[in-house]
Amino acid sequence: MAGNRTLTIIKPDAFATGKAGNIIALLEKSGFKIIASRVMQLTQSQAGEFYEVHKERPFFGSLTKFMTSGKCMPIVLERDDAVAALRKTIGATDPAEAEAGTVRKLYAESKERNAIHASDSDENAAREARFFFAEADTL
Ligand code: FUP
Repeated sequence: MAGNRTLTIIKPDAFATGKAGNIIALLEKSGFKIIASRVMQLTQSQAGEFYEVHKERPFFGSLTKFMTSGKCMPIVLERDDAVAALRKTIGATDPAEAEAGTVRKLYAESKERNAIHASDSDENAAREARFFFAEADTL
């Protein structure tokens, strides 16, 4: 991936409450194209691997429990300057601090149950896309 792709996950809170359609509509309105998508429930081991960077943090156990609590929807997205553009579209980690009109301001419940994930670098976008889509590099 050369800077024009990123990985998002519609998290279990938003997916279970029927917000996936509205979130995808907002992403498309923000210029993103869907390259790949699936619906799945993460295992504890997958959630632990995905959030490995946070494994020493106090919220790790709770975060991985939440992320395995129901179905989620990983999506590979394409747009110019994809990583930065998606971070701006989703808003701050804590919805209380997110700007008006962002996905998290509109749809997140709390800092943990915050509706959506977005890769934070091109390197992680590529790694995370491969995590969910074995064929990511050929899409
Ligand atoms: P973000 O990149 O905005 O998703 O935020 P981080 O990478 O800092 O954190 C990853 C996830 O950990 C967040 F989406 C939610 C969760 N988290 C908490 O539950 N509590 C915290 O204090 C920080 C993060």
